[in-house]
Amino acid sequence: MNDQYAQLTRRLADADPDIARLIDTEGKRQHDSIRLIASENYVSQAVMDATGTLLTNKYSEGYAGRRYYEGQQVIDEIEELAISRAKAVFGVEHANVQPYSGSPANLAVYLAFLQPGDTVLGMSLPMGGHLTHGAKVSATGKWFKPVQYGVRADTGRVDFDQVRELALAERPKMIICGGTAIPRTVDFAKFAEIAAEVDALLFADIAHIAGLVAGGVHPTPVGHAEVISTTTHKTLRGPRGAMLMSTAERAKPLDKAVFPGLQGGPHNHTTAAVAVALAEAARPDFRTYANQIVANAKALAAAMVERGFDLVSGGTDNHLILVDLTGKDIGGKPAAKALDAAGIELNFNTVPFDRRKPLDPSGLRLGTAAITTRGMTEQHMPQIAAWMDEAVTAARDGREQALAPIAGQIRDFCADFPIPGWSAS
Ligand code: DSN
Repeated sequence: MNDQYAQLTRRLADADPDIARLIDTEGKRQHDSIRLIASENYVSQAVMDATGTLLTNKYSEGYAGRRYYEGQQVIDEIEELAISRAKAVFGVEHANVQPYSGSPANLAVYLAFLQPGDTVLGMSLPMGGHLTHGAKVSATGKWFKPVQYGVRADTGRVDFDQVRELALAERPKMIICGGTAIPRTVDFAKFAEIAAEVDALLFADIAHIAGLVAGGVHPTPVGHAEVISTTTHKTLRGPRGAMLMSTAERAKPLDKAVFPGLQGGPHNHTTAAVAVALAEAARPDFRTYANQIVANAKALAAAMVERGFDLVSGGTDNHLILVDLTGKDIGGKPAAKALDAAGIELNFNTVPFDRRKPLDPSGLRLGTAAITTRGMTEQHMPQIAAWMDEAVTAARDGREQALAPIAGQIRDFCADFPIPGWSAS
C-alpha cells in the first residue's frame, strides 16, 4: 500500500468507517475482476488526486474573466489550461470543459442550435446510438422530432443509404453521428457529405472513441462535424465529466447553452482532473495505449469468434465488441449476470434488430480500454475468451456452481495487473 493511499484510507476510516469500508471493497472488486464495460476505465493516480482536492470548495458560475463569484484567480487559470489542452489534443478551435457529463453536454447542443419541435436525425438506441440522440424516453425524443437511422442487417454497419434517404425526406436541422455500441469506425466524412446536402448541422458524439481519436487510431471528426461532444472518462481515461468542442463560429451559442442555459457552477475539481487527463493524452505513450486498446479488442474478437460467439459486424475496428447471443441459446442478461459472478464485468445490450426486450436483450457489449490500462495484451485475450465461453456455457446449462472457480482463477490472474488507487497489501 503506498503512503498516500494508506493515509487517505486511515483518514477516511477515522471519519467515516462505513464509507471507507465500502470504497475499499469496491477497490478490491475493481482489482479482482476483468472489467470489460466498454465505457469504463481506470484513471491514473494523478487524475484521482486532482479529483479529490479542495477545488470542490469553489463556485465559479460563468467563464474565465466573466464569473458571478469572486475569488476566481486560480480557477480561471485551471479552466483555461484545461481548454487549451483540449484544443491542442483534438485540434479544435473551441472547447468547453464545463459539462457535468455526456447527457447534459448533448442536451446543450440541442439548446444551442435547435428550437423545440425541430427534426433531428440520430442513430437509434437499439442500433447503437445513445438516449440523447432522440430516443423516445429522452428529453431529446420528447421535445424534438427524432428521426432514427440504423445499421444494415447484412453488415451490421451504418446504413448510409437509409441515412441519406431519411435526410432528404425529413430535412433534419441536425444530424448526429457516433453512439454507444458501434464496433466499427465512424465515417465522419460520409456523414458530413449528407449533412451538407440537406444543410443540416453535423454533430459528432465521440464519447466512446475520444481516446482513440486523441491517440490517432480513429479518424477525427474535426473538419467534418462543426460540433463535437465527448465524455472524459471512457477511452480518454479522465474523470467523470464531459467536453464540448466546435468551430469558432459555433462557440458562442454552445457556451451560452452550457451556462446559463443548462448548468450552474462547473465542478472545478473535475475540470482540474480533466486537464491532467488531457496532459496524459498528449504524451507519446498515450498513442501506444490507444493502439494497444484496438489490438486487444481485435485479438479478443478473434478469440471469441473462434469459440463460436457471433459478433455484430463480424468484429471490431475500435475498443468495442458487440456480441449476439441468439445462437448460444441464452439471453444477454443471464449471461451478463453469470459473467459477473465469474469475475468478468460487462453489460447486457440490445443488438440490431433484436427480437428480445431492451431489459432482457440478446446481446453483450464489451470493451478493452480498462484491461489495456492494466497492462493486458493480445496474449491474454484467448484466455479471457475461454473464461467467457466457460461461464456463458455454464449459465446456459444451469451449472452455476462452475462460476465461483472461474472467479478464483481470474482473481489470481488479476493479481499481476495492479490498478491505481487500490492495493491488496
Ligand atoms: N452509459 C454510457 C455507456 O455505457 O456507453 C453512455 O452514456
